Amino acid sequence: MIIKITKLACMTTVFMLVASIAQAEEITVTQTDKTFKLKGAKVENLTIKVGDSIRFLNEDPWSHNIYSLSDLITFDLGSYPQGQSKSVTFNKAGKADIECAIHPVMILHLEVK
Ligand SMILES: [Cu+2]
Repeated sequence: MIIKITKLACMTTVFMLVASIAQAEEITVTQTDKTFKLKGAKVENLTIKVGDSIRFLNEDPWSHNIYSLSDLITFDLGSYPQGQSKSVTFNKAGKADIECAIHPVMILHLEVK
């Protein structure tokens, strides 16, 4: 009986783990009019879950170079033109400022929970 319960608990844990991985989302943040936008609206503060990815899609007729030098994550996506996108996965909780190397006005305050 105890063994059965332990096995069930173990299977439940595995199931929950798989479910949480499956729930990781890919959020598309566009670079539009030299601003970060989410579903067409300007976004300056964004909260996502650990394991989520952000797909940075350039909708402007000029290049953007998205990067972050935060303690949480350091990346540099390089310069890419209109229509192209690059994704970053966030595997740790914390805060990160995401910026554009070409347009210093662009900043996204990200929180990963
Ligand atoms: Cu830019």
